[in-house]
Amino acid sequence: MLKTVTAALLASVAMASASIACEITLKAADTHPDGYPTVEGVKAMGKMLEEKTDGRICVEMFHSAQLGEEKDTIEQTQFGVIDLNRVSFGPFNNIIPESQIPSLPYIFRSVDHMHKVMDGDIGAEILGAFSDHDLIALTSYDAGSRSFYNSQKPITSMEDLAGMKFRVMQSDLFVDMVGALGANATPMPYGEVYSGIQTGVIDGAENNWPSYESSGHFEVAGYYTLDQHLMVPEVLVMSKASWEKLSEEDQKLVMEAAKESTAVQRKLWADREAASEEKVRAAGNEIITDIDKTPFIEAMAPVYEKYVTDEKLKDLVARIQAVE
Ligand code: GTR
Repeated sequence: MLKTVTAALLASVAMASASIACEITLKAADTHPDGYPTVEGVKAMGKMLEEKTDGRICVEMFHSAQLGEEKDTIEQTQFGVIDLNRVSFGPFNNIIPESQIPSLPYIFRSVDHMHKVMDGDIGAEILGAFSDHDLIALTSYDAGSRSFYNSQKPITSMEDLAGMKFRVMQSDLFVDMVGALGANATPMPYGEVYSGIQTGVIDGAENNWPSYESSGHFEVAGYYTLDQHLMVPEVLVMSKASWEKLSEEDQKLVMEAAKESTAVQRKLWADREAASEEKVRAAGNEIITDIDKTPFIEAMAPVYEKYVTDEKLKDLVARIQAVE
């Protein structure tokens, strides 16, 4: 009895001192489950921030869409209800023009090319554009490349896509991308995709290996065609309202910890990509790797024409293409 009481007392003292130590607790959102590389990246950022501030600033992670689907959490982050939010660039496309650039189909030639762009001046410029929209974009993370999966048939060419219905993220750019390939797009929240495929409301969706696997979509959509049409990175944003509550010194530390967490996330990403692929292949899914991407790339010309309109965006695209 005494032992239990003592243990309970000790536990509550420990809890109290932990919460006393954290003067500022930043609430973070992520749609993915615990253990997913983006969730772990933000947790790593939190740990580094605690160390840098002697435990004064902490990060509390709400994974698995506990705070809502991405479109809603973005609004809440703009309002300052959520402090940190790890999202894809995609759901920002309709509100921040520059976020469309890394979201363009086949804009990056390789992961290396994407890293060079996002880690350099162009990446900084794209992240900088978020500050006109009540957000501070702290850093970007890896998200591999996205390809189509469906429940109906193996897709081996663009012709096979004709008339099929795919879910896309809530972004007009992606609706037109799918349309340009001859298929139909339905924008819907990530959390509705599994049942959408299961009930036949959609034929499939498109995503990277870890999302295809961790969401369970691979269980209901057995065909995965590696056309790799998108290499849209993830972005970690902070509410401008929360940012402005911090001292300049603390802002610097938050930014530092976020940037440092990118290296951690990228390592975790590479490991998870391989593990997810292994799991999906072991489940017996049909993976189509032998696909000619040339017609897919060529079909994207009207999408670029429609979305890369003003000089600023045109210049960004040209500069990205010029990065060796
Ligand atoms: C994932 C991405 C999520 C979300 C999701 C989706 O790859 O990490 O942030 O955008 O795709 O398709 O909605």
